[in-house]
Amino acid sequence: MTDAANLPALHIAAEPYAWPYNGDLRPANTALIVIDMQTDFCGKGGYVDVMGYDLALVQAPIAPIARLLAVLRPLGFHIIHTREGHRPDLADLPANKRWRSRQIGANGVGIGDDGPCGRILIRGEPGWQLIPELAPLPGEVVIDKPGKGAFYATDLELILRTRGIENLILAGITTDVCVHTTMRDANDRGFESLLLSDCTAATDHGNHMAALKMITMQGGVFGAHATSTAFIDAVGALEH
Ligand code: C5J
Repeated sequence: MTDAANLPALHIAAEPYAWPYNGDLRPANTALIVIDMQTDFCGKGGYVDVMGYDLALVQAPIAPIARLLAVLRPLGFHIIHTREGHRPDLADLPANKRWRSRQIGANGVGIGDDGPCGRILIRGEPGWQLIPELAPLPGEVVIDKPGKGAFYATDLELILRTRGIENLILAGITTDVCVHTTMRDANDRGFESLLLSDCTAATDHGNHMAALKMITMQGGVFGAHATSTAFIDAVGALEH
């Protein structure tokens, strides 16, 4: 019998079901994925700011994610960070993605153009960096992705399979775009996902709420959602 088989089942109080479905929640088979906590998505002068959205909404998850990291790191959970961004020569930026991004930014400024934090969503630029409050520790995986989903054109799935990770805890921004796309893609690959509602946010609060509601359909069509407090309370049992 494996060590895992000897452990009692552990469930999080989540919607629409107690997560994970099989109660097999351990640091060894579970990764926290912190999605796109970059200056471009939540910092002054970044892409979201240039588009004119309310920064307070996308900054709200910063403190809850920091608290979550402080709990999960000592317990040995896998920690993975993602960054959305493109090559400086724009070789991986679809023309329609660039065109659409220029429709809302001030003065037609969009992805690849100069903004207050350097070229918007371009790898290596100040705005593309992960925010210092949630900086990765040495040894934590950082996935650079050119798309919204963290599986597309990256080695994320290979890393998860190689490490025997089955459960994904999803945090970061934005709920309705990169977090949801990643959760949907994870679901199709057989991963068991839990989105933490206070550790995610959208540029529109209604979209955040709608994204949570979508998860609860069909018995948990992509997984489940819970608060970080519910998650932290439950995994506290792992310390003993
Ligand atoms: C967006 C993201 N919203 N990280 N990216 O373009 O959600």
